[in-house]
Order: sequence, then C-alpha cells, then structure tokens
Amino acid sequence: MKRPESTIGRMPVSLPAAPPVMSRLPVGAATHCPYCALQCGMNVTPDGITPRDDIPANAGGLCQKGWTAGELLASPHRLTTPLLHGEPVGWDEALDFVAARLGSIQREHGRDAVAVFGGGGLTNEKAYQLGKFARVALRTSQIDYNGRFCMSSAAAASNRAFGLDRGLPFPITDLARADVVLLAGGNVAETMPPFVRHFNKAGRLIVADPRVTATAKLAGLHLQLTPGTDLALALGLLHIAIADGYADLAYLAERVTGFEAVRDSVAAWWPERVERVTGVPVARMREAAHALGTARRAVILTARGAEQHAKGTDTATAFINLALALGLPGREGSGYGCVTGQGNGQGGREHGQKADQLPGYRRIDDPAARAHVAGVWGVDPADLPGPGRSAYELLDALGTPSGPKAMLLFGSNPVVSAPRSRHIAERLAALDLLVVSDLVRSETAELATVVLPTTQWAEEAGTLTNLEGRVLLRRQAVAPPSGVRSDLSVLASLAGRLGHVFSDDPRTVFDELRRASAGGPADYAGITYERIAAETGVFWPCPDEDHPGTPRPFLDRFATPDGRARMIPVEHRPPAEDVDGDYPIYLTTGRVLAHYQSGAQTRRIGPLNQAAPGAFVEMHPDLAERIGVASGDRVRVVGRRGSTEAPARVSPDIRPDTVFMPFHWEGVNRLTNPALDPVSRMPEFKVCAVRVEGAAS
Ligand SMILES: Nc1nc2c(c(=O)[nH]1)N[C@H]1C(S)=C(S)[C@@H](COP(=O)(O)OP(=O)(O)OC[C@H]3O[C@@H](n4cnc5c(=O)[nH]c(N)nc54)[C@H](O)[C@@H]3O)O[C@H]1N2
Ligand SMILES: Nc1nc2c(c(=O)[nH]1)N[C@H]1C(S)=C(S)[C@@H](COP(=O)(O)OP(=O)(O)OC[C@H]3O[C@@H](n4cnc5c(=O)[nH]c(N)nc54)[C@H](O)[C@@H]3O)O[C@H]1N2
Ligand code: SF4
Ligand SMILES: [Mo]
Repeated sequence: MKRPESTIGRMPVSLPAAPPVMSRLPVGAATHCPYCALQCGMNVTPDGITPRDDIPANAGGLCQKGWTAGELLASPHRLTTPLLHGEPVGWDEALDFVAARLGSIQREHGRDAVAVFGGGGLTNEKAYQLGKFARVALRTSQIDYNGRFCMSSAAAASNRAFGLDRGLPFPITDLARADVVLLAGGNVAETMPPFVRHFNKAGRLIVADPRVTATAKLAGLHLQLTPGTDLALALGLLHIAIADGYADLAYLAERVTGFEAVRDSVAAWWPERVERVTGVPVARMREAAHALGTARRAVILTARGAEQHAKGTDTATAFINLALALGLPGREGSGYGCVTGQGNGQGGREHGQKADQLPGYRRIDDPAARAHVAGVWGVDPADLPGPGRSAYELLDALGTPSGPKAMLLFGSNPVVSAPRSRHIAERLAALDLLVVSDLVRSETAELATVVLPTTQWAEEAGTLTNLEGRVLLRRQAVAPPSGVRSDLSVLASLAGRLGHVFSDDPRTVFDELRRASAGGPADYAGITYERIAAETGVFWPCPDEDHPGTPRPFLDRFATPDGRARMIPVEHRPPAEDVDGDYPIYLTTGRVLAHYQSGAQTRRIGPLNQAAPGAFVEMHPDLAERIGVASGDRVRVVGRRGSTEAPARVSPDIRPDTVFMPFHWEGVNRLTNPALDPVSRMPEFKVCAVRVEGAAS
C-alpha cells in the first residue's frame, strides 16, 4: 500500500511560532493530542509541539491538527470568565445561580426536568464524574452524550455479537500483520493520518466509500457504493464467500453460534442483485471476497460511513458476520474492529455518561450492577434512576411539556453537530436554563444562560482510552490561564451546593472509577497513573495491579455466556429517506483533514483555517454540468428539513448521484435526517435526499 506522505509524519502547513502561552509552562510534558481517538503522543514544551516516539499509535507522527494544537492554548477566543446572560460574572455568582435554578426547577417539575449532556472528548474522570453527578447529585435519568452520534451502532453490534465492545480488540500494530484489510466507510488518511502507517505495506487495502477519498486512493480495490447500501454489500460479500467455499467451518463449529441461519439469510443476496442495489460491479465484489477469503490474515474495519445510518447496527452486524464466517475474530493478526472517533470515544462510552449505563460498561437496568455502583457511591441502589432518553431524543424533548426544562452541557456543540440542527437550536433556546461548559464561545454556548470557562487538555491531567482500548495518561503541560476552572472543579462545586461531596482531583476520581468499574466488562481496577506512565498505556480489562492488561480480549473465548460469538441474520433496507423526483440526489457528510468535529476548536486556529477556510459541496462534473455550475460557484442544497449554501467543489472523485459536505461549519446538519437506528439510536447522518441548484451570488 502506498502512503500519503503529504499527510503523515509531516506538517503540510507551516508550524506556527510557539504561542506566548508556552511561557506558562512549568516544565512541559509528554502528553497526548486534544483531538481524535488515535490520541497521538506529543511533547508540549516551551519550544512548541513535537510527536512522541514511544506511543505505538503514532510512533513519531502527527497530523496538522496535532502540530497546531498549541495555538488554542493562547487563543484570544479563549473564555476566561463565566458569563451569565452573556455578561461576565464571578465564579461564585455563576455557580450559586446555577445551583439555585437547578434546585427550583427540580422542585417544581421533578428530578427529570434537569438533563445532562456529555462528550466523547471528556477524560475518563470527567465522563465518570458527569454520570455520577447526574445519578447522585441530580438523581435524574436524563443524561446522554455525543458518542451516541459516533460509535453507538458499532458498539451495539459488537456487544450483540461478541458480548463486549472494545473498538479494536487488538493493538493497532497488529494491522501490519494482515494481508488484507477491508475498511467500510472510513477515510483514515484524513481523519487519523498516522493510522495509515499501520497498514501492511505489502498487503492489500480494500475501501468501501461513495467517494474516491485520500484513503481510497491508497487502496488496491475501491468499492464505490451508493450511500446507505453497505448492508447489502456485506450480505453480498458473505454470499460470495460462502458460495466460493471460504467459510471457515472448523472455526465456526468451535467458536460461533448461528452460522446456519445467517447462511440461509444471505442466500438471496446473489452478486447481480447486490450490484443493482449498491452500484458496485460484481467483478469487484468477487475480487474483494476472494482477497479476504484467501488471505492468511485479514481484518475488517467499519467507520462512520457504514455506521451512521438508521440501520447502522445491522450494517456493522453484517460486517461482523462476514468476519466470523471467514474465521477472523479472536485470531492474532486478524479480526473485526470499529475505528473509534473522538479522543476518548472508547472510555467515554464505558463510564456512565450514556443513558443506559453505569461505570465499567455496566447496564443501568442490571440489579447487580446497580448494587455494586451504589455501594461505591454510598447511596441506596433504589435511589439510582433508570435509563433515560438517547441523545437525539433528549435534545428533541428539551423545553417540551414532558421534557427537561434545564440542561448542563459539557464537551459538545450540538447547534452545529446534531442532525436537523435548526430544530435542535430551537429546543435548546426553549429551555429555562442552559449551562454550557466550554473553552470557547461555541455556537451552542451562544444560546446558554450560563457559560462556564473550562481548562483544556494540556492544562489539566486525566486519562483517555484510545481506539485500541489502551488507557493513556494525558499529563498537564501548562498552567491554565487565570479565571478558568476544570470540569471536575465545576462538578465538585455544584455537587457541594447540592449537598454532596465530590472530588475535583483527577487521580482521586480515577481511583474511585477503578473501584466502580471493578468486575464490570470494562474493568479498570488494576490500572494506575503510575502503570500507564511506565507501560505507555494499559489495555482494559485489567482487573488487578498484577494483571498485564488485555491487548486481545477474544483469543480464547468471546465475552458471551457460552464463550462463542453470535452470528445474527440481518436484512438490507433502503435509507429512511430515499431519493425521488423532488429530491433526486443523495447528500452525505463527513470530515476534512484540517478541521475537527463542529469546528469549535479548529476554526479558531489560523493555519487550519488557511488550509480549509469553509464548507463546500463536493459534486461530480456530470451533476455540475446538469445544474450549470462550475467549481467555486455558490450552490444551494435543499432538503426536506432545511437548506444551506456553499461553493461547489467539482471533482470526478464522487458518484454522480451524490454530493458530500463536511459538517465542521454550521449548515449541513440543517438537512440531515434524525431517523434513528432502532437499537443504537444513531441518527442517519450519512444519507438523506436533496436537490442541488445554483444560488444567486
Ligand atoms: N480531520 C478530522 N479527523 C477526525 C475527526 C474530525 O472531525 N476531523 N473526527 C473524529 C471522529 S469523532 C470520528 S467519528 C472519526 C470519523 O472518521 P471517518 O469515519 O473516517 O470519517 P467520516 O468523514 O465521517 O466518514 C468516512 C467516509 O465515509 C464515507 N461515506 C459517506 N456515506 C457513506 C456510506 O453510506 N457508506 C460508506 N461505506 N461510506 C460512506 C464518506 O465519503 C467519508 O469518506 O474521525 C475522527 N477524526
Ligand atoms: N452531518 C454530520 N454530523 C455529525 C457527524 C457526521 O459525520 N456528519 N458526526 C457526528 C460525530 S461522529 C460526532 S463525534 C459529533 C461531534 O460533534 P460535537 O459533539 O459538537 O463535538 P465537538 O465539536 O468536538 O464539540 C466539543 C465541544 O466541547 C469543547 N470542549 C473540548 N474539550 C472540552 C473539555 O474538556 N471540557 C468541556 N467542557 N468542553 C470541551 C469544544 O470547544 C467544543 O465546543 O458530531 C456528529 N455530527
Ligand atoms: S488529530 Fe488525531 S491523528 Fe491528528 S495528531 Fe491528533 S490524535 Fe493524531
Ligand atoms: Mo465521532
């Protein structure tokens, strides 16, 4: 496989001079990037940022977001004082106001009238404390987080099949041993550039994507499918694999249940039918199935392109079925994994900020889990609330007669990133009280009653669990500016005002998290700050301090009661909103290299804005010609829920029936479809129907 040298290990934009903030450095530190789940190791010193060599995920590489991350530490956009109704106030005034309003709203409308919304970028300590704050200090069931928009479909599918969800159930360096990697719906060359170096250079990469992305250009085989048809593609690949005799019958007999039912269910997905649904030529599907079936070692990966659909759980299940039929999971150098997204996307889904979860990846409706966690928290299990609403359902209910009247939001910017975003902005505006903790005045913070300025990555310590399930230590490298406080400090202050004692010290909170997670699926009991530092990370589960950690949890057995993986038949269906005469084009969405998520952080960094100054509508020359526009012309994209405008970017690297827009700028999510997956409650970010027309400039 070729490597995109322009994007890995080097910085395509010029390195900014060390910002003045570096002078706040006590000593500098070996720490980790503020952004994605690769959690590249970096040294933050008075001279600037350099990559660490000792962290396997990046081993000396960074992307341009990592190289420029220091700019935000010194940014003039940084919030340094609490805001009440947009006016600067002191911390005591802000916190007293919030605590008093929370109390009065709960007294008037009940405990569930206060909601909490978290984020997969928060450290383990923060995610844990946020969940505890909701269940113990507020006693509300109404908590969920942005990871619902991110990992939830793959997580649900992995739990269903393997009894455990650890994004990659193997170290990322295992990829180098795979002869073939199939990546469905991921553009890692842009979303985590140093990831690419782990692909086996002599091996074969197969990419399924409606666009010829930077990643697809590295691939020996590209399956340029219609958006929303991955499930059919996976069924078709499995059909061919079984028909051509690649099913590993000995493995299936020993390690898997349910093969026969799945085999019968894919019988009707013959290649020509799958070609009609997906647009992928039969010959290419055969080539892919053959490559996977004959490889000594192979890995199947899914990412958001395949997962962010109203059928995302079943789609991930179909790829898991394919992996199981080929005998891949639980074998060294082979397997199925999902490419986790946010900095702490993995840990963030384990410690209780999800509506149905308690720490240690326990279920909140499991009596034994409730008893254990209530014991650690010193409360009666009967006082713990039950499961609440999922992220979109929670946002959709805000300010309605039966929904929450107040929300505390930490680490997300849903005005930009939630589906049907104009509606969500209206719901947020309808609240009696919106409290936003952030480092910058995000679009969502603009709507807040109270904004609390928080410390960020290099200004505080904490642990994060990267896409491999490796728990890492983010060390503090600089002193925070005066006026800001950590999220842990804010939660402790609010808990104190509500009559509870919470620690604001990351290590103390982590030690409590270890006890709360002990015995659960994501067991951190044996992980300490010292061990992480000495061992460059520890893989969970790690039940005691003598335990070496678990890089490959499925080698001997899967985490199901009988130790076998479960194959589950799933059926393809069209997207929740298909194209028609009025809306004839598919809109899909995703990321570009230079920006992160809602852009709240990266749009405030000079070199990144130069590299990618704004939204665009990527479209094929055939479509551009049909509607009479050229690259750079403004176009309007119109859907059933709203419309947005941006310049056209005409490129042959996309299907003619599809347009692509990045979601780093407010706009495209006005159009996206909040149709939810029935199991994971994931919205359909990756496909809706639109019309595209030239816009008067
Ligand atoms: N630069 C950058 N990197 C990031 C982030 C960021 O915002 N910016 N965010 C981080 C986070 S939280 C995440 S979740 C990850 C996401 O990482 P990825 O999943 O790699 O990112 P996306 O761009 O959302 O989607 C990947 C690809 O899916 C394709 N796609 C669209 N629709 C479909 C479809 O129906 N089927 C298939 N097979 N493909 C489809 C898109 O064309 C796109 O190229 O990135 C992480 N890294
Ligand atoms: N159309 C479309 N929409 C999408 C997606 C897509 O592919 N297409 N992807 C979805 C996915 S996968 C994701 S993960 C979401 C992400 O979307 P968001 O949830 O909006 O994520 P971020 O932009 O990372 O928001 C993080 C906010 O928290 C702040 N912040 C950072 N660190 C901290 C901290 O430690 N504490 C506090 N209090 N605040 C902090 C940042 O400044 C920022 O304002 O978007 C989803 N939306
Ligand atoms: S954004 Fe991701 S890939 Fe880029 S430097 Fe940070 S952790 Fe590494
Ligand atoms: Mo994500």
